[in-house]
This record gives sequence, structure tokens and C-alpha cells, in this order.
Amino acid sequence: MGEAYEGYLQPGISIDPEEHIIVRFYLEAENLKRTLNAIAGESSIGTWTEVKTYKPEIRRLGAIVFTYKTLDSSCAIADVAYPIELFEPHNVPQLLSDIAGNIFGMKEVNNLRLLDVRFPKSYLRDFKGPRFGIEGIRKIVGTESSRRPHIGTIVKPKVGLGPKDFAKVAYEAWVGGVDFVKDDENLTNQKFCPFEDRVIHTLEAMDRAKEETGENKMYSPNITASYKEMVRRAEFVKEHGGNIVMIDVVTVGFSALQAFMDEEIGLPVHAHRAMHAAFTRNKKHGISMLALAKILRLVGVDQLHIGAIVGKMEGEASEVILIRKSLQEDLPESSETLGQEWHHIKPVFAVASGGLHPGSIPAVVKYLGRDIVIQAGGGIHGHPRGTRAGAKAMKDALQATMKGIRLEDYPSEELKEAIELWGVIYE
Ligand code: CAP
Ligand code: MG
Repeated sequence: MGEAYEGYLQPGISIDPEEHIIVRFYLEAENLKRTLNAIAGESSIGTWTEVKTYKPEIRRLGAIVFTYKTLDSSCAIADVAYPIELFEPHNVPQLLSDIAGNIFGMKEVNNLRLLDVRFPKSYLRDFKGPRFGIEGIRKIVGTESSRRPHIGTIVKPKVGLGPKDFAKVAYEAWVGGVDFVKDDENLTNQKFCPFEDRVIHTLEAMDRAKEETGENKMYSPNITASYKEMVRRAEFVKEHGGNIVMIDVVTVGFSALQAFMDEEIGLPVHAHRAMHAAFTRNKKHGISMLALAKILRLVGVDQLHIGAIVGKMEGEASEVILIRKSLQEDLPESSETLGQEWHHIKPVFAVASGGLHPGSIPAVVKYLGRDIVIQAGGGIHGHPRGTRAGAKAMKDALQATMKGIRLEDYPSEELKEAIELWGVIYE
């Protein structure tokens, strides 16, 4: 074998964070220094050996490992700086082919995890970010001054109901008190529930619920499909008076998602992250949810599932809290994160979902604050007296929590019944 260039490893060198995209990696390898060097090379300009086609001016595009800390003899955490010139503006697939591409499959890598990423202002400039974000969605629901969390439901069973039954369940949930109803991630346009019929019936039901309650409501149909079909479905939703759409952002892929955002259809996007855990869950390998969330904020989703801490899905409190912050705040560099200033990119409404019920609300609010959509599927439609009572219990639990009252002490029969079945979680 020929020799590879060794100069990508330059610990201690000073890096201008405004001229680079910085990536933090966790690495396990036999020879940490050699593999860090190889990772920086393979993810920028290099390959396994020196090449005769090389020209000295190309060196400026090489990534640099500018800090690394060994945790023991076989693992390290390293920060790698990628010169901004390496990246095509406004091209997330290309970004990922650089910083999250071949390197995960290199033989000499035992485990590699992309922990965090930081974008300079010059890279953010070519992205619009969320068109609605927290404020835009609060305006639709009418919570700009109360600043309370929104509550929502996923119609259950996940799939199987026909359009009329689906709309009936949605209506019951709205009248019971939720702000937001959404399709499940695997409901799109199956024969038993055609998309257009479902949207028409459910938006009619939403209008009735709005009239009867005097409250604003949202319905998020899942438009996940091939790109052109997503655009067609979103336009259909808009024409029929819809006010948001849902996309399974990981399964549709970044190219489709970016192209969809560029269409400027004028509806907020609720991002479901189905399949993310295939690469975010293993703590030693893959890509963190934090990094994925930052990229999705950049691309411009308005609501994003981040985990619920006390529900059915995996996700430690410290991690989910940091993801929420990264979606909504500018963060300085710290031991937890590379930090990020977002400039013109608006904050994202975070979504807590998965195994939640009325009794989970105190803990979710304690951990994640108020700029959060709290969703319950089973935890509403599984109420002993059905969907309307479940939604009422959810609304009462939120009101109690906002007033600082223990759920057990709140005068609500529906809430009492929910607590008897599922309990209360305060932390
Ligand atoms: C919640 C949910 C969501 C999960 C996904 C579900 O339903 O609709 O897809 O929240 O996980 O089908 O499980 P339940 P995450 O309320 O009935 O659990 O939000 O972590 O991405
Ligand atoms: Mg679901």
C-alpha cells in the first residue's frame, strides 16, 4: 500500500469558526491518530494513498482535525473543521455526503458517531429556515399571548379507519379540547383511507369544531410520498383550507424535503422523524438526533418530534432538553455542544410524543417548557370514555399544570379517570 497524506491531523491549530463547518465526532479505532487523519481526508479531499493528480492548491479544501481528546486508548472525541468552500450552498445531501458519508463504513473505524455540527453565518445565509416557526404557528392557534404549550393527537388506530370515521375521531378530539390533530406516519393514501377524501372530511369536521368551540384548530395530513406527489397533495390541502401538512422527513430524504420547502407552498410543515433511530439511537455509531435536528431547522421544518423523555420512545432527558434548546435558542459552545448562532433562521416548535397521556403533562412541561406541542394518541383514544373525554382530560391536565395545581386536585372527572388508568408523572 502507498502512504496516505498525514497532515489532516493538526491538533492545537487555530480555526476561524466563521470560515468552517465544524463537526464533533466520537471515534473508536485501533490507531486513533491514524484513523482521525483518515476520516478528515476521506470526508474532504483525500483517499487511502497519495495521488499523482493532486495539485498543491487543493490542500486548502482539506478538513482539519483541530482538537481531539482520547477517552481511553481506543476511543476519542475530535472536532474537525471543514473549509466552507468545500460545500455547495443550499445542498444538504452534499453536506451529508461530506461530513456523514463514506467515513462510517471505513474498515479501520470500529465505531463513529457524528455528535454535533456547527454552521457559520455564511452557510446559513442560503437557507430560509422555518417560514412559520413558533410565532407563525402560535398565530394560527391564537396562543401568542398565553404562550402555553399546544396539545395534539394522532388519530388511532394508526391506520385502518376510513375517511368518515377518521374525521369523526378528529372532530371528537377537537371538541374535547386539543388544538392539533395529525395523521400517523404510516397513513398516506391507502385504499381504505384515500388522501383526498380524508382531507375533505376532516377539514369539514375541523370547521364544525372551530365553530362550536370558538377556538382555532389545526389538522396536519401526512403528505409523505414521492416529491411531485407531495407537492400535489400539499396544494390540495391548501386549496381546501388546510393550515399545515406533515412529512416523514427522514424517509422522504433531504433532496425531496429541500425541494418541497423551495416550492413555497405557504403551509407550515410538521416533521415526523420515523426511521431516525436507525442511525441516531446507537450511542457509539451513527448521527445524533441533535445534529439531525439542527439540519432540519436549517432546511426549514416548523414543528419537529424530539422525544418526550417520559413516554414510550428512547431519549435521555439531557439529550432531549439540548435538542429542544438547539431548535429554539442560540447556544454558546459548552461541554455539551459546539453551539450555534442562528441569525435569521426562526425557532422550531418542538413536539413531544410517543406514549404520552394526560398524566405525563406535568413532567413534559417541567423538562421541555412551553414552546412545545404535547401529543397523545393512545393516551387520548384509550380513555375509558373515549376520544372526547380523553381530549378533555388532556386539556384539563394542561390547564392544571399551567396553574401549578396537582392533577389529582383538579376538578375534572375525565382527568381523574385518565389518572386512574395511567397515573401521573411529575418528573
Ligand atoms: C405517538 C406516535 C408517534 C411517536 C413517534 C406513535 O403515538 O404517533 O409516531 O411519537 O416517536 O405512533 O407512536 P402514541 P417520536 O401517543 O399513541 O404513543 O415522537 O419519538 O418520533
Ligand atoms: Mg405515530
